[in-house]
Amino acid sequence: MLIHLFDNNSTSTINNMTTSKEPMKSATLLIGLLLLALAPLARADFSGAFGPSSPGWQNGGVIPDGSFVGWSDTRAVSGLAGAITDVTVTLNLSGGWNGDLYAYLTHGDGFAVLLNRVGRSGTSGLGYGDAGMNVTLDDTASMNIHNYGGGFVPTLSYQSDGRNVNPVTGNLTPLGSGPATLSAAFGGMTTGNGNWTLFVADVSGGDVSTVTSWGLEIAAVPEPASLIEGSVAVLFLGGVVWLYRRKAAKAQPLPAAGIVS
Ligand SMILES: [Ca+2]
Repeated sequence: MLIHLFDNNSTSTINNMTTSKEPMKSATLLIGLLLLALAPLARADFSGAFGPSSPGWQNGGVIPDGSFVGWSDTRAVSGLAGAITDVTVTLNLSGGWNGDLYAYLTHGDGFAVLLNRVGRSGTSGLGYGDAGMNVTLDDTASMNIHNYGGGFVPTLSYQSDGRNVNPVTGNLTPLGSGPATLSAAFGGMTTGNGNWTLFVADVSGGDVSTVTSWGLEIAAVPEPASLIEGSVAVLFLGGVVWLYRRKAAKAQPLPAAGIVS
């Protein structure tokens, strides 16, 4: 039907050169509308940031001190197509004692430890005493946040902690037995749509930390059906452009109406 519509415009181009620009406008509009219509099919990423102004933000982000009850924030993701390929988390905290904190991210059956008493080891039971962080947790970073060094508020990209052991009694020196990376925890899950929950607990009394904001980026591959639909659409658009050029080439030998007296 769309091609038929375009054919009508092309015919008018040949018969009346005063409207020779109309088919081009129509084609541009048509292609633009089709690309807009197809945009949702190609969507494969989600990016969101959450903070005190987000609906349902609990307790001003203040993490209960010395308690496993913790603080959590759940956000619903929708519109993603295809399996998860990568997850990145931003974490902005203020105050407190970083080595007190235990944090994880969940989605469906996926579970990833983000922080587990950073700096704590067999020789340091307290962990790093810095007050806060503004970090990105990304599998591609070169250093694990558990060993960021201490003595400053970290602001760079780090690998998530990944130590899936009890934050009080567990051995935090080696990596735990759970998934060590965000990709291991969530990669391959059939969908990123649904609830994602950040949980943070301050498991040692004294010094209070606050979640000032956090963010979530999810990359996913388009579903095969979307890829096929997209390919068909590209072929269709290619055909429309080819038809237009063919008609326009045929119309060129005719004199322009403005020149003929
Ligand atoms: Ca504390």
